[in-house]
Amino acid sequence: MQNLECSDIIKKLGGGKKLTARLKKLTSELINEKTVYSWVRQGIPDRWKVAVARCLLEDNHNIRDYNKLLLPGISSENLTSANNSIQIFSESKVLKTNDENIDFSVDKETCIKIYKLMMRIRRFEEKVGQLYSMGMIGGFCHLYIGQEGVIAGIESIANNKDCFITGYRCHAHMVSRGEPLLNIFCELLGKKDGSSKGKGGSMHLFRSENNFYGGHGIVGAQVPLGTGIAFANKYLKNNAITFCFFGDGAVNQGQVYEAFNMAALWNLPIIYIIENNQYGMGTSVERASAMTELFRRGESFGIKGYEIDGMDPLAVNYHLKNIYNKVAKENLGPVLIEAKTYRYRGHSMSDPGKYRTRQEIQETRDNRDPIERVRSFLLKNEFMNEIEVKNLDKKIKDEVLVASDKAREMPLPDEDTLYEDVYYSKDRLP
Ligand SMILES: Cc1ncc(C[n+]2csc(CCOP(=O)(O)OP(=O)(O)O)c2C)c(N)n1
Ligand SMILES: [Mg+2]
Repeated sequence: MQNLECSDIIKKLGGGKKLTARLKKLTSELINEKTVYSWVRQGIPDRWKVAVARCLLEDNHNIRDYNKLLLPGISSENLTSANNSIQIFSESKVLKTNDENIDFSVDKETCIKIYKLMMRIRRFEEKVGQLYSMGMIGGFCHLYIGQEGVIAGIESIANNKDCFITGYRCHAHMVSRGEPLLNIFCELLGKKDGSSKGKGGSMHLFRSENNFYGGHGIVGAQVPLGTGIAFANKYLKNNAITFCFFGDGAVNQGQVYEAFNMAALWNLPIIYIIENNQYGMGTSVERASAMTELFRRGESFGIKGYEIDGMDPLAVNYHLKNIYNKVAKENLGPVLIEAKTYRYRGHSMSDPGKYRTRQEIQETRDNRDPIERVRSFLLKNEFMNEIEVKNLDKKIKDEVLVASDKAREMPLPDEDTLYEDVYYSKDRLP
């Protein structure tokens, strides 16, 4: 398909010889006919796409028809010719919650699904916080409370075969991917029946059977790993999208940009999601980032970026549905989403919280809470009544309590398994 379309472009522009001459004139660069003909097999290299697009425009072709072959950011509106130089203006955008043209309504089933998932995550995380304070959970522990709208909005549009990967703030993603709460509690409590046999703990939740690939403690490391998963999916023709989550702190890591380059170069099916909760440990985005429009961080690779309101799960659902379809069906390649969100609790359980005021947290809780927002939407649209919502909340609370109580009684791993699963062993693979 790609080859056919490339040869079509060359033909439309007068054939290889003519196009070579036109490109030479337009860019003042040396290019030979053989190179132009090689595009029929190899596709148009990125550095020539703008010039080719310019030729198409000169001949009054609608370049949107050729969009798949051109950089994702190129359209007739953002190509200009000033002083004979060609510029691309990025199509990165802020997708607002209150955009007047957008109706964020979702159907009843999706809305209830989003609400249920957020409630399960919040009650689960609150219980984890309690168990940690009781000294029952060892090691680090990072709660996700406040950020639930991001994962719930995304889960509502994702498929089971899609792959998720994130950093150490990973309990919610594991719940979202369908892991039973009991297994996660067991893991946090270091019990034998935990998702990683009680040996991984809070930062290393992992369940490849559910296409959840962790749980990573090295800030930013999940980005190249996720890019590798996306490469595998493309290579194996799995038709699966990778959702790679990372923070506003992680976005300044060098490996993120190496991964962006490869993802764009190979047009990988991946959606990068920056969960911008405004802080990396105790440092605000403004103090850590020279350029704070994080959704634009992929532009130099031709990766389209969108800012969305992560505190509005219905907006996340709406926008991601559109973007997902483009990545899955139109082969758009990598996309970068910046979900503006907020964590109510400390960075980890041992955060003194001196870098922000209580008032800031309270104001966000009072005015932007994702659960409250969807609860009022449910009630307003009569998807559920007050009593049904109350019953559902109670059911979820009970489920969490039963799972945590049970996990506390479960056995620890046998001592003789201590050295197992440390090094790779072929015999132990499933
Ligand atoms: C490579 C590396 N550097 C530093 C750390 C220490 N560290 C752990 S979390 C964190 C902040 C990351 O913040 P962000 O990416 O915004 O994620 P959030 O905690 O807000 O979810 C840092 C610096 C680390 N784990 N790995
Ligand atoms: Mg952060």
